[in-house]
Formats: sequence, C-alpha cells, structure tokens
Amino acid sequence: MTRRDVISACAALGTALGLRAQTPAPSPAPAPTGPFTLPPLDYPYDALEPYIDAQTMQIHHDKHHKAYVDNLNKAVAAYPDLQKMTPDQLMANLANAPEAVRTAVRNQGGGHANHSLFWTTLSKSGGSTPKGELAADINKSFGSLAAFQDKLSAAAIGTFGSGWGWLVLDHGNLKVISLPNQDSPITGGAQPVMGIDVWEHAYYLKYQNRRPDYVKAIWNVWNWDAISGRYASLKKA
Ligand code: MN3
Repeated sequence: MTRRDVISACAALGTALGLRAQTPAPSPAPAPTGPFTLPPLDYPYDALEPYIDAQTMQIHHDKHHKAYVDNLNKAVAAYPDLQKMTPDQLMANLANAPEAVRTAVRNQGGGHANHSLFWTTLSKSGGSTPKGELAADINKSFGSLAAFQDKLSAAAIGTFGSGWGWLVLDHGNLKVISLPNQDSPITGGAQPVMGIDVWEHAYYLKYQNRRPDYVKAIWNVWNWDAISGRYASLKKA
C-alpha cells in the first residue's frame, strides 16, 4: 500500500463510519424571547419544604412553566394581535384565536396563565386561614372552611389524568370545579381564585402515585393573605 492508498483507505473508512467532514446542519431557530415571559418565583425553591420539595419547585417552574411560555411565544409568533394580549385575555378570547394556533394557545397559554397564578398562591407564611370577604363567602357557599377544603380536595383528587381543581368566582358565586389539562376557568367565563395543579409534574418526585397525600399537604402552604387579596379585587372588578 502506498501512502496515498492509506490516506484514501482511511478516507473511505471515515466515510463509511459517517465521519466525513460536513457543514453542520442548521440549528433550529431559537424560540422567540417574547412577548410572554416567565415570571420569577418570588421565594426560594425550598420555601415550601417539606410539603412541596425544592426539586419539584425548581423543575416545575424553570422547566415546565418555561416550556409553556416558550411554546406560547412560538404559537403567537405570526399573530401580532395575540402578542398584544395578556395571558388572561388570550384565555377569555380563545374562541376568536386563529384556528391554526387555537389549540396551542389553549394549552400553552393556559399553562402560562395557570402557573403564573399558582406560584402567587403558595407560601409557608401567608397566614393560616382565608381573610375578609373570602372567609365570609367560603362560609356562605360551602358551610365552613373544612367543608370547602374537602370539596376542593375531592375535585383535585378526582380529576382524571392531568388537570386542576379550581375555586372560581363565577358570576358572583364561589364554585369548585375540575378542568382537564391546562384549560383555564377564564375561557368558561369564570375567574380563578385558587387552583390545585394535579399534573404529575407537580408532585411525582416526592409523592409518586399518592396524589391524595400531595393534595392534603398543599393545605399547609396556601398564601391566604394573597388569595384573600386577589378575591377582594375580583369581587370589585
Ligand atoms: Mn404544573
């Protein structure tokens, strides 16, 4: 074998192994960075320990919620009218969204809206019970805080597959409902007051298949001050 033969044989082998020099395939276009953005958690990942663990919070916020935001930005990239709306406005006007992206807006926009609310309703130091009008209306609508807790917990636990149990203000009335996937109560004309995320990503690392244990635990970390304040604003609106 001459030197040239060796070089040629090596080149042939490289080609056979898929090693030949190639211009790299163009990488996919990066996700648009707006108009929707991931709101920061305003507490540390471990703030809700031991009820909701730090790793779950980090993955849930930084990965899952971020994916909803990124995918929503992709969905609205060609639709300036949608880009101008808030997530809640997107949910309220879902029926008017272009059909080509309506499902994406429903799922990704719903995920963004639902999680943006969820983070603000959690705290270990947000008061131990509902306040003011929310406390009064819970008693009026459900009989007692304990009865309400049972009803919202049952709605969350009973959600088939992925979804949320919700307390909503529906035309002046407090109601407990369950919605699948990332469907927003806003699309149905109600305002979410608080919700329990029962997607497995919300609890599986710590609770595995024990959804009822996670739902029981979350009652230790409601930010009742924030939820009560939100409710008072919703009633005024
Ligand atoms: Mn979630």
